[in-house]
Parts: sequence; C-alpha cells; structure tokens
Amino acid sequence: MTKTALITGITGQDGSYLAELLLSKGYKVYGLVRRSSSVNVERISHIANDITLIPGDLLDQTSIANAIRQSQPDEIYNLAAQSFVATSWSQPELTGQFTALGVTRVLEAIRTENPKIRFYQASSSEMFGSTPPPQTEKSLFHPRSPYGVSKLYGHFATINYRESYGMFACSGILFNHESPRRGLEFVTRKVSNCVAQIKLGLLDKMTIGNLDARRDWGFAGDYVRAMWMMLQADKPEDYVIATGISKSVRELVDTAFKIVDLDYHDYVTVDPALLRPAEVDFLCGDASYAREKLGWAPDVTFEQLVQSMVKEDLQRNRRIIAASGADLR
Ligand code: NDP
Ligand code: GDR
Repeated sequence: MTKTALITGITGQDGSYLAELLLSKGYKVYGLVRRSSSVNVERISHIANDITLIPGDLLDQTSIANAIRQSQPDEIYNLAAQSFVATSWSQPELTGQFTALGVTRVLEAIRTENPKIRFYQASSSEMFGSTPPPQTEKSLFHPRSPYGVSKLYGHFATINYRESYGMFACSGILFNHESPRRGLEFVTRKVSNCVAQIKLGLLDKMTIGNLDARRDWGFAGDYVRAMWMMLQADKPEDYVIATGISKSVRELVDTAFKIVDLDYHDYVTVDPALLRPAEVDFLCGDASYAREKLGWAPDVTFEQLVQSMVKEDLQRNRRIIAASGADLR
C-alpha cells in the first residue's frame, strides 16, 4: 500500500533529502511551505513535479490542521524551525514561537485530526549544550542558546504527547549534519563556499568565529534515513543520531583549504563579533542505540563530506563566473 507523508520544512536542507528518500520508497509526498514574496524552492525544484506543496505556517494552527486534512498522511516529519543558533539570540521570542510552540501546534493538530499518524520531531544535539561528551539518549540536557532551549521544549512536548495520548511520536536527537545544500550561514557551508571563492580569486580573506568549538559532523543524506527508520520501528522511541567522531572548527577549516592546496593561516582571521554569547564547546554523539535497534549507521565520512561540499561550491562559483562573462583565473 502506498504511504503518504507530510513534511514541514520541505524547502530546507533536510526536507529536500527526506523528500527524495520517501519518493524513492514510493511515498506520496506533501510539503508544508510558508508564504514568501520570492521563490524559495531551489532545493526541491528537481522534484517539484513529484511532490505536492501545501501553503501553511508553523505559527498558524489552522493551516497545519488544513494541511493534515488535505494530505491525510500516515507520517508527519516536523523539520520546520528557525534553525540558525546565532539568530536565536537576536530573535529569541520568534525562535520560541517557531521552534518550540510550533511543535505543540503540529502535535495538537495530529491529536485532533488523526492521532494514528506517526510523528517525527527534529530534536537537536544543541539540547545537550554544556553536557560533556559522549552524549547519549541518557545524557543530561543543558542547552546554551534560545534555540537549544526551544528544541528542548519541542523534545519534551513530543514525549509528553506520546505518554499522554499513546501517539506514535519520536524524537531524533540529531547531531550536526551537512551537505552541499546546507544554508550559507552555517559554518561548514560558509567555509566550503569561501574556500571555493578564494581559490577562484573571488575573495581574499575569510573571517570566522570560535575555531576551537568541536562538532560531530555527518552527511544529511545519511541522517534523513534515520528519521524514516524511526517511524518504521515497532514502537516510538527517541534516538541519538551521530557519527561518533568530533572535529574542531579549526580542523574543518584546515581540511577544506587543503582540498584546494591552500594553507588556511594565509586567509583566515578571527572576528570576535562572530563569537556567541554562550558556546556549545564539545559535541560527540554515541549512536549505539540507533545502530542496535534500527540498524542505522552513517556511510559518508567527514573527509568525504567536506570534499563534496568544496567540490560543489567550486562548480557553482565557476558557473556564476561563466554566466557573468568574466575570465576564470
Ligand atoms: P533549514 O534551516 O535548512 O530548514 C528549515 C525549514 O523550516 C525551511 O524549510 C524553512 O522554510 C522552514 N520554516 C521555518 N520557519 C517556518 C515556519 N514558521 N513555518 C513553516 N516552515 C518554516 O534546516 P535543516 O534542514 O538543516 O534542519 C531541519 C530541522 O532539523 C530543523 O528543525 C533543525 O532545527 C533540525 N536540526 C538540524 C540539524 C542539522 O545539523 N541540520 C541537527 C539537528 C536538528 P523557508 O524555506 O521558508 O525558510
Ligand atoms: P550549530 O551550527 O550552531 O552547531 O547548529 P553552526 O554551523 O552555525 O556552528 C557550528 C560551530 O561553529 C562555530 N563557528 C561558526 N559558526 C558559524 N555559523 N559561522 C562562523 O563564522 C563560525 N565560526 C565559528 C560556532 O560558534 C559553533 O560552535 C547547527 C544547526 O543546524 C542547528 O539547527 C542544529 O540543531 C545543530 O547544528 C545540531
């Protein structure tokens, strides 16, 4: 029987990979998209004919309920959020509205429309904050940003609806995952794009914030597979999804510059304005439980990931140069 899924945040990095995965499994895929004055579907333009987009917003309960009525999904993946940690300090209230209360709105819409729908919540390693690694499902939460605090609310709202109403609601505590489709404001993509532009002579220098922060970086394509696996399990549970390997921002920068045979010391300066009011210093997840229960493991290594991001940004910037008619150096 064909399954149907509704994805919030389908225009984002993860939404695009998840939509591709579900289509490959024969799903009918719907996506909730908020109104925008300009076209914002670049990441899903290649599958536009295979999916159905429904207007709606996580800030608007009625539109979420309407989307459920229209799509009649078996599964809902709640990926929509204000997902940039740095912005959560300048827009703390809005972050709470989207990233925290938005989860309650979706859960409440499921409860009233059809509580049999299986629900995936995009929880985050940012919830661990200052808790030292390795972080597991049993580790303490101590978020360090309005974003992390909001995600923790969404996490426990999901658990609460599972316990209160017996809903099949799962939370995936995903560590950082990246791809060539990552937003340009996140550090991996900022670095891969700056490296490409420096190599092509479009940029002289790159500024960066905290070089010592450590993250457990994986590939988004591997991580959306875990989301789907969680909703196919016999019972709803929460899982840490991570590679188990942590690298510093400095190692990321060094790796990316080396790919194009450059030394980052010649190009990178630290800008104190990019430091955060409170930092998450060290994330390294232990995904043993997901490996054991779901059979999930990542395929792509850190080095392969950075390589693919730099390569794609080189190609993209070359296309931009070619379109502008300028000479390639
Ligand atoms: P993106 O920032 O790339 O995508 C966020 C999506 O949410 C976009 O489609 C955006 O739409 C949508 N959105 C934002 N606000 C609203 C709203 N009010 N109503 C409807 N849609 C909205 O994030 P990612 O794909 O990287 O992440 C997906 C989810 O996973 C997020 O919840 C994120 O917090 C979480 N997460 C991500 C991790 C990562 O490393 N990538 C790790 C752990 C958790 P628009 O295009 O209109 O802006
Ligand atoms: P993060 O990702 O905050 O972990 O959240 P981000 O890439 O923004 O930062 C990672 C680390 O790099 C440091 N850093 C910089 N970050 C950015 N963006 N720009 C810089 O110039 C820079 N210099 C150093 C940061 O201080 C931080 O330590 C991501 C998001 O996808 C969340 O939605 C998700 O929940 C978590 O990952 C897991």
